[in-house]
Amino acid sequence: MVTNRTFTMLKPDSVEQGYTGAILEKINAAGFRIVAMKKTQMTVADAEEFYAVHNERPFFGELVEFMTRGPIVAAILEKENAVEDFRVLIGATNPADAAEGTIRKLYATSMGENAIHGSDSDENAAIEGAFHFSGREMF
Ligand code: 3AN
Repeated sequence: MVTNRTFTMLKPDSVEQGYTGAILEKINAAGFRIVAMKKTQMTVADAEEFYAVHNERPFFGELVEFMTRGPIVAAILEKENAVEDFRVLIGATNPADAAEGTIRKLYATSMGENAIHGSDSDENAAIEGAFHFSGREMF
């Protein structure tokens, strides 16, 4: 299905290492328009809710701890076929498997600290975008 919006977070590892500008430049260069964007820090309750689908997984505690240890940059992005094209731009979950030139290949260090989030479906893009932004923050 062709979708036109996705949701992303530059994760704490990216922000703390100063990769925010470089990653946003790659996102722009790939043809995505920034509809909404903010730097924020998730609380433990936020991260537990955002990643609730993973709460039975062995890495859940580690994931919540990582995602709350520092600021993130959250954004809603627009482009034709946004969800699928953005997953290609960021690369595989494990940076060791990520294709050359992808954001995770360039900036991620491990499966847990993998630099960036990208929604995996149109439905999740809408849910995740609404988690971080209200309608009047989207332009
Ligand atoms: P993706 O972010 O590529 O959609 P998911 O949805 O499978 O990957 O996982 C969500 C997040 O959970 C990942 N971005 C990663 O930070 C973390 N994660 C996934 N698998 C592992 C793992 N085996 N060990 C540690 N963290 C993991």
